[in-house]
Amino acid sequence: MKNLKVGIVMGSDSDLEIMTEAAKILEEFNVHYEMTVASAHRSPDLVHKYTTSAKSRGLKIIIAGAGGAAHLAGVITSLTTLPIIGVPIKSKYLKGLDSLFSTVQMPPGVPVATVGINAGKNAGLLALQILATGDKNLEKKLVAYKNKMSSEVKAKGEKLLKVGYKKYLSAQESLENK
Ligand code: RP5
Repeated sequence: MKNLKVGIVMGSDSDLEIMTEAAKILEEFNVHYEMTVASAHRSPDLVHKYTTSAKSRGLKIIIAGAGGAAHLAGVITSLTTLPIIGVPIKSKYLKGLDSLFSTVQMPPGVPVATVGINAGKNAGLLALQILATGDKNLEKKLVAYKNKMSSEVKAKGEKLLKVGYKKYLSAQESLENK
């Protein structure tokens, strides 16, 4: 059986594209996860069952994404002492502001670590950083990841200094048109 560490839950399969970004970064670091749909409003019994059995499946962290009146991460947090990361999903009418506020504005005593709107990748990375506090090997990989990001930014800056913005932009455009 897999050594499960992270649960990824979403309110609807319409959230899947964004939540997949969390799954992809966990895969990059070889951290096992499970992924499912459970809705705080449409299937509250399922959310209860999923959360109260999470520790027995080995989960250390749950990432919960929902849009609109996004109560999933908060409800999950109310049922467990595991750290919960909330992903506000961009919504149809209010562009995700409703999701952001309903995920982040939790009452004292029930904290949800909320990432940005549609920030599935950052949710995955935050889960990895939390897990790395007790895993030296994972910590090393995260340091390498950050070093790589930093080198990429430096290379971009050096290139811009060297060639100027016109050549830089036309190189970007020709890459995009390939
Ligand atoms: C929320 O309502 C879900 O998380 C989703 O973001 C939104 C819309 O759900 P569907 O109508 O697409 O199932 O509960």
